[in-house]
Amino acid sequence: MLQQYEKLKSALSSAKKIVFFTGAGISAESGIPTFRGKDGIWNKMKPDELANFNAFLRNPQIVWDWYQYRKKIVHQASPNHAHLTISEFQNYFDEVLVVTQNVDGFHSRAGSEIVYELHGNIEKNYCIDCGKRFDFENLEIEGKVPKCGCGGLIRPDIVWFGELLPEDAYSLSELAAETCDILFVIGTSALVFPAANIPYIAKKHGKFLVEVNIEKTELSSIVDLSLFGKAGEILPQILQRVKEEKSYGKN
Ligand code: BV8
Ligand code: ZN
Repeated sequence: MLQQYEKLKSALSSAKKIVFFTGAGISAESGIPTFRGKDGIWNKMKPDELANFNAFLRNPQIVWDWYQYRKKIVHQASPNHAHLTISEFQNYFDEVLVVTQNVDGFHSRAGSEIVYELHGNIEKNYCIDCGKRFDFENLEIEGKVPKCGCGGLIRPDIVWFGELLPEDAYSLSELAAETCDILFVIGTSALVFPAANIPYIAKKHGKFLVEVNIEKTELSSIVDLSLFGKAGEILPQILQRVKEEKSYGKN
């Protein structure tokens, strides 16, 4: 890791704005299953049977139950060293932004102040008829799919396949990728678009790209540096060196 760090060191020493683009891999060490890994979610069930609007209309109870099951896992888990380290980066750089594909809310829970959730948040819901929001509310009604006062079904505020990403979150994420100094890509297979455009936009704008993953991905050929290993181990090592540099620079 040391010789690779040298490349990153100079980028970090002059960096003012850092963006972390994260995927399911960053929450794996919290016990949240990823999607495409060996015990990934999509190995057991088909995304088009669960993570799309027609599936919800066909089987609202099955889809609703699946998200309640995943929400329970999130509630029993907590942010790990990787999320906490990203939050601590805020003490050492002028601007630190997180662009996440995850819906677990762990970055905010870890203390990151600017988090763009491209695929929604598992704690948020809305009525499919009138759009009324039901965020952070306990909607458990003997496990039935909850209904809005208007009679409409309530669905998770999660971006399903074939659905548009939240416009503001996506455009702010594009701007972040265009204007940052370093973009860290953490724990994502970078296969799902348009979210996976973010690293390519940063690359196109000549930003320094660092990938942290346990294995090679689609992005490995375009990043400036690939650090192979667990995010919860690598990110604290990087921050440790930043602290040493900054304190060295101080005296
Ligand atoms: C849209 C919400 C259009 C559900 C999700 C063909 C080509 C290109 C695109 C398409 C295509 N066919 C269809 C499309 C579009 C489609 C898409 O991209 N499909 C892909 C699969 C080909 N995209 C869409 O449908 C998007 N919408 O395009 O709308 C449109 C246009 C006009 C008008 C209307 C609509 C919507 C996409 C959002 C889908 N929703 N999830 C839910 O979460 O329940 S996608 C799902 O994948 C998750 O959100 C997840 O965030 C996302 C990406 O997965 P990753 O986060 O990368 O997770 P993964 O398991 O894949 O990888 C984990 C990585 O971590 C691995 O690399 C692993 O090695 C690493 N790792 C593991 N442990 C660790 C680690 N790394 C470090 N440390 C560790 N400890
Ligand atoms: Zn309604």
